[in-house]
Amino acid sequence: MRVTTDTTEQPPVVPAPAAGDAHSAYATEPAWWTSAVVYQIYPRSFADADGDGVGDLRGIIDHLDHLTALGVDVVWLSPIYRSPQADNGYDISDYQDIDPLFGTMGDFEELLAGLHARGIKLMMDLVVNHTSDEHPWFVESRSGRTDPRRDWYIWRDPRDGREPNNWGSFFSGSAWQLDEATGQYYLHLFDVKQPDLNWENPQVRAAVHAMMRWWLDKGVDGFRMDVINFISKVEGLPDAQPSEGQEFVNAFAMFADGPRMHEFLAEMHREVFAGRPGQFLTVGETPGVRTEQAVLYTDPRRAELDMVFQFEHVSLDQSPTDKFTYAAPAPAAVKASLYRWQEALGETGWNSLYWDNHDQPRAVSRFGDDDPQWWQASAKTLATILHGLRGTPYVYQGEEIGMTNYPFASGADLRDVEVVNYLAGLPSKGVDVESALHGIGKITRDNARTPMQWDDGRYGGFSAVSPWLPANPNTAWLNAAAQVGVAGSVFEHYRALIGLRRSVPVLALGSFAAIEEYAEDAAIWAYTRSLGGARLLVLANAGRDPRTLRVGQDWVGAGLLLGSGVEADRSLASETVELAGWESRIYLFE
Ligand code: TEU
Repeated sequence: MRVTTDTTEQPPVVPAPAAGDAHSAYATEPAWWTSAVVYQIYPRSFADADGDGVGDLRGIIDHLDHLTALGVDVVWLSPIYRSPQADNGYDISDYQDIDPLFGTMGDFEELLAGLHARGIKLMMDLVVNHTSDEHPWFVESRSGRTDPRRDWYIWRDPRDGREPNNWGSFFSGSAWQLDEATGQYYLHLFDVKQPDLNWENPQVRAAVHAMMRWWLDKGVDGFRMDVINFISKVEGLPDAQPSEGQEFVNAFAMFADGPRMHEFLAEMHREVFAGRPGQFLTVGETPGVRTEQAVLYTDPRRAELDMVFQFEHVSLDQSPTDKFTYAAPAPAAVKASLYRWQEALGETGWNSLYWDNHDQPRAVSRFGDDDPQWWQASAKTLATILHGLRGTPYVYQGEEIGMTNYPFASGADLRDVEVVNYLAGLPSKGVDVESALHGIGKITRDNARTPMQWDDGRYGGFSAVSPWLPANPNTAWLNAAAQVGVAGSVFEHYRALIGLRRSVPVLALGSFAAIEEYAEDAAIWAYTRSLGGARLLVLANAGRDPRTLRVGQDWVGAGLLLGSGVEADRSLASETVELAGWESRIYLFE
């Protein structure tokens, strides 16, 4: 068997400590999060305890046993702060309060204590590229050109009576909004109700650091940082390269991974985490990030972030100029991308591993096969593929039971600000909604946001009343109650994989190597992990046709650690392995 570039076996350690840095206790052993699995909760869609059709903190408290059964180490909670909910809480009007929609600060404290009592850490969502336009900071800032907080946001004069530059918003149209009263435009990379903070202003940075310390003092264990690589914009905010036929353009080059990013992150680490006792986790959401930058962000010696979410493997099925135009990815492109990230961050840095989150369509519909005959096998095999890799796996609510995309039949079914704004812009482009619905249905974030499917009851056990977004009709057979404790289920496969990450060091820390024979094969994922004398072999058939794989003499005798099928032999008797459609296995040789 030949392998491609091998990577080092050195696991990341926590940063070289500054004098008095409490992290020094861990400086000689792998960071705790190298063997952790994170579970993401999108509170609005997890469980509704107060019967208003929207999920809440009490609903999470009521389902802590589900998390314990799954065995996760950390919960990442999507925003629960006070918010007008223009972008489901990613538009924050008070960073230090809980939105009444979700409950009270008392509920939050009870949730935190409940998680800690189960040995689960809590990671908050930190949304500081922008605030809500209803945040008092912005209300003051827009009150007049000489207001002391004017410079907390990004205000510019009109250019030739129009927007200051050609940047487009992620949520359609220009990234600039005119404020009639003061005659200037403010920048909003996302919705008009999400003005961008001006990170060039040291007072803004100090206010964010103080807020982060306040949450750490409360006992939270870290932050997932929303679009954190957008906080440093290119000086002068120049026009971006225009793309054909577009009035407002994707201006990534002008604000992603900008000039002061590393400085801002190192400062944040110093001001918030350095010297603080405890075990924390920081993960930066970094759309468009390339491997070279990701290595810098996550090099422990630089003390910036522990890991980042990269977007390459979840962008391959979208047209670069129009997110909602579905473009089938080239065969094996997703695999090639993830392998490349494994190799690039093999020596320095650390990967976060995900198929799903609240912004992505459901993995089993997107990367697997949601035909009822293949749904279960493909959901399990996608899990094997991801959880076999080197990095920290993230499980998004519902992924652990194989939840699928929603069958959106009309524009009226859609709720998300991104897609609603997009639909509103279609007529001016001469496109009708029905013809665009195919692509939209595959990509829209609403797929991820339908209610968690707890049981086969009305509304999937999510709520006693009609939920804010309808439950998927397949909740009748696809639900947690039908899977927890049921041998062979998707849930039990996730539980097994999560347990192995903690108990099998080579799974957490082993170096990655792709098996070259199958690198170009569209259906086959075949790679190894090694640590000292221990070796893992991960084999997955991402297709319906059965396959016979040659793995080489040196794997004969390896023991089956976990299989997705039912009939796999306990050990490898020959150098060939027969995999059924969508079957996967992990073998261990020690
Ligand atoms: O998302 C940032 C982001 O760039 C995309 O993933 C986004 O979902 C969109 O699809 C771009 O087309 C983060 C949050 O995860 C998302 O929920 C927020 O809406 C957004 O930032 C703004 O805070």
